[in-house]
Amino acid sequence: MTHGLNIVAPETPTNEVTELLLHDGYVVIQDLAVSEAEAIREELIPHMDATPYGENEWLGQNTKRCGGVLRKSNGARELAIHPTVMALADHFLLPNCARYQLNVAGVIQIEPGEGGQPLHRDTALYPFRHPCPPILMGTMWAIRDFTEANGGTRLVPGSHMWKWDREPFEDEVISVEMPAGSLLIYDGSAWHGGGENKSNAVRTGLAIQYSVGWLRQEENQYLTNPPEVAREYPEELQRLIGYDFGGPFLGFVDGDDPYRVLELGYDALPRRAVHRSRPEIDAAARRMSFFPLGTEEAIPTPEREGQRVKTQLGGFEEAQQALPDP
Ligand SMILES: O=C(O)CCC(=O)C(=O)O
Ligand SMILES: [Fe+2]
Repeated sequence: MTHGLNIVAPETPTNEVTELLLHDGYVVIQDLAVSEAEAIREELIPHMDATPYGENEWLGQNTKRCGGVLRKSNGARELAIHPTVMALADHFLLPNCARYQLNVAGVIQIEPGEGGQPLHRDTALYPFRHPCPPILMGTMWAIRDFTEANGGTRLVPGSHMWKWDREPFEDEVISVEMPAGSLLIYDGSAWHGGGENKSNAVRTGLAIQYSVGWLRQEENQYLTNPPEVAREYPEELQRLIGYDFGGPFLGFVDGDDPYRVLELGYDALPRRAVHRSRPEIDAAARRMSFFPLGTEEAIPTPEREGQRVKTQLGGFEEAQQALPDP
């Protein structure tokens, strides 16, 4: 199978875009948010001025990385919950989790003279071998034009399906070129990295990643966006950054729904019985597909009679048994 340059129009149906993402590990939606990109460019000026350059090859010595961007930019808050991105995440991540979450949000500005970032997998933060199922969806909004010359993201189509130790050859790498306002979406397990900037132009990208809700977030969203700050955000974003369950039982506060704590404040939280999940979170968990994280062969269940010990074969295990055989 070949992997063509996947550039689609904003109105392309979500299932078609998802197909490209699943098959090739990336897709570009051209001109999805052109005026928003322009507004963000303005909003970011003081923040980028205050952001230091990186200090190693990975971070780039002519590259600025500005974190906590949801606090800093109203436009970034809007793009983080862009309906097209949310629809794609529904298709891409929800099969593997009850809830997905925002994992990290920052601006990456590659300036002239930058040498290019080593290619990597964003999923390398977590102890999975590859190919692993979709757990991390990367997005990169072009805030300024991305070109091959100015450091447009380099990416290896199809590499999300490679064995974990297969490294790419130079002729397998593409440079993502897209005008400001366009969006690159990629499977976080595909080889990729920031490009070399051989031009006189600055390359500015807004990088927002989403992950399955049962992983630790890369950027600490609760400390970056504490309740007094997050209260000003749209509810969808509040939930997406983690003021919600990450799945049944994941993320409760005093046995209660984390969103209520954001709404009411910890001290005002009425002490209720057990609200460690919500029905729709439980239902979403039952829809999840299951993939083996372990590599051990299990010891077979013996065929025998006898008194069974009472156990809690519930939650995931029960749901797993309820799934039809593939
Ligand atoms: O700047 C880019 O184009 C990609 C950056 C990246 O992949 C990263 O920092 O994880
Ligand atoms: Fe990356």
